[in-house]
Amino acid sequence: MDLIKRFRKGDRLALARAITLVENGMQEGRDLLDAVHPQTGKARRIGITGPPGAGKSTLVDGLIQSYRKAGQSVGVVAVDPTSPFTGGALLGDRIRMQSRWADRRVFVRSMATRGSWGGLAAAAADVIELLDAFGKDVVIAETVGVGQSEFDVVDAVHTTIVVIVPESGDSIQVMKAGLMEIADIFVVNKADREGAGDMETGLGAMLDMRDREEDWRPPVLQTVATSGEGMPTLIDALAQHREYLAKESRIEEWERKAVRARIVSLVHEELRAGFWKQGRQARLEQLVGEVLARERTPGDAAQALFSPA
Ligand SMILES: Nc1nc2c(ncn2[C@@H]2O[C@H](COP(=O)(O)OP(=O)(O)OP(=O)(O)O)[C@@H](O)[C@H]2O)c(=O)[nH]1
Ligand SMILES: [Mg+2]
Repeated sequence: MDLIKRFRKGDRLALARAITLVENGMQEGRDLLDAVHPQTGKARRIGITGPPGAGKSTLVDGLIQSYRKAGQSVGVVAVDPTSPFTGGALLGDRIRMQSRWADRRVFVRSMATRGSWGGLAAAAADVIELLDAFGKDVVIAETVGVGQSEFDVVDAVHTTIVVIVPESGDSIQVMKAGLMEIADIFVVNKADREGAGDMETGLGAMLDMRDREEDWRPPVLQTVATSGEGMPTLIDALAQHREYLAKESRIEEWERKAVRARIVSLVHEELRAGFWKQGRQARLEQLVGEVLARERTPGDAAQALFSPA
């Protein structure tokens, strides 16, 4: 039976296969994404991001449990852009989160870096689409930090949880890292450690100082992911943000923005790939030499790449 049929029947192996195809950038994967696109747009999409080791996976584990108790099916994609170095952690993720594999309504998948960040974020967004189309009620994406690319996993989720720990420095550093802009909910995890209260207060003050006209002020919560402390409050905050989005056609605006970002990133990807295909890689090396010899400026070299040699 063909893959799309099996996927539509809810065959988990077909889902796993589909994700692999998408992850590897296979045409078959793209075809499948196209075929299932009409079935997307139903899942509740949650992003969870923050520095390495902040406790994201442990929190995701808690979220899985909570949503499963509420009778909802859950799909998780965990993205690890630094996996060559933290491969162990990734494996740990798999083992920990997939301990719920026995539960057929939970699907967890880890993805490692392939090529550029932009490519990985886009691939992760495609996996979110697949999990959505597969019929998962809740789709959670775990990522480390914020991507530098124009398209980020954050663009593909409704609600972004930013996880920090008491050791993350102070609220000014959090602001510098660009986390203020993307957070819908702040979680100060490892609240069993010293400094969680200070972090919460500092973040709260920082959020109050923003002169934004938005009517959603990201709540700052404390959790101890390992014990489940604070989890009900987090689930509550997620529900509130969902309610907020449901009002005044915010969801529609969000979707429009998400789809636009995705199309633009696909166009840019295509342009980039096409540009470097046409023997320009070799020409680039030549030009590097010329710039080093002070025969050209970098700007001049870039222009030269646009005109045929
Ligand atoms: N003390 C304490 N330890 C925690 C807490 N939450 C998680 N940890 C521990 O912190 C370590 C990292 O947790 P993970 O959930 O793997 O963190 P992560 O953010 O997913 O890590 P990466 O995916 O590698 O970036 C583990 O040893 C956890 O047991 C907490 O609330 N308190
Ligand atoms: Mg993790």
